[in-house]
Formats: sequence, structure tokens, C-alpha cells
Amino acid sequence: MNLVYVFGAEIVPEGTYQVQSVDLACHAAAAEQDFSVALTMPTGRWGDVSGPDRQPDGAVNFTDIGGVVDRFKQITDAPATVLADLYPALPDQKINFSDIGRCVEAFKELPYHPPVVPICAPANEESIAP
Ligand SMILES: [Ca+2]
Repeated sequence: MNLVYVFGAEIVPEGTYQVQSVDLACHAAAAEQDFSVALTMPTGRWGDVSGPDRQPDGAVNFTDIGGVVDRFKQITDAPATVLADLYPALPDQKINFSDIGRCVEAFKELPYHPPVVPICAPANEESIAP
């Protein structure tokens, strides 16, 4: 099984989405019968990037904040960048103090508030780090 990460300003934490796939060749003129059966998928808790086994565990605490800090410090067993990249809403694959600050906000139970983002993200020429 392959793992796919989906992101975008429309995808928010603690949401539930119906996901369908369609053959790229059919995409331009796809009809309902071209799509797969919808799969219901929840998104994770806001700020939950780590747990005892370095995977999200449903709780937001110092382990999560430490996980983002560890990713910032590029520690080998830190949570994956795709998990620690909490800022901006369109992930930039860069971990910095903004990501740490957003995790602290989640720990303080401040609500998720997506920042205003451009319609299209700027091109990111850097490779995606694990
Ligand atoms: Ca956690």
C-alpha cells in the first residue's frame, strides 16, 4: 500500500472528507461513473504530529512541540516533515519557528485558523524531506 499525502488550504485538521479517484486520462471529461467509490477519510487533530512512537497519537502535548523542534533541528528520528509542517496552510516543506508556534497554539487549545494564502503556492524547488 502506498501512502499519499494530500494538502491544500481547503483541507483542515479534524475534518472528514470523501475521497474518490479518477483515471487522469478521464479527468477532463469525467462523469460520475468514472470515479471510484468514495472513501471517507478524517484528518488528524490540529497540532498532533507525534506521540510515544513518533506517530500522531490523538493528543497534543509537549511531545508534539518537541517533535516539531526535533524536525527543525533535523534530528534523525524526528516526525516527518509532512507532519511537522503546520505553517503555512499550504505546506512549504520548511520547518521553522512559525511551525513550532502553531504547535504551541494547538497545545494551548487555540482554534485552528488558516492563514490567508495565495490561490497558487509559489514554486518550491527544494526536495521534500522525510
Ligand atoms: Ca501527539
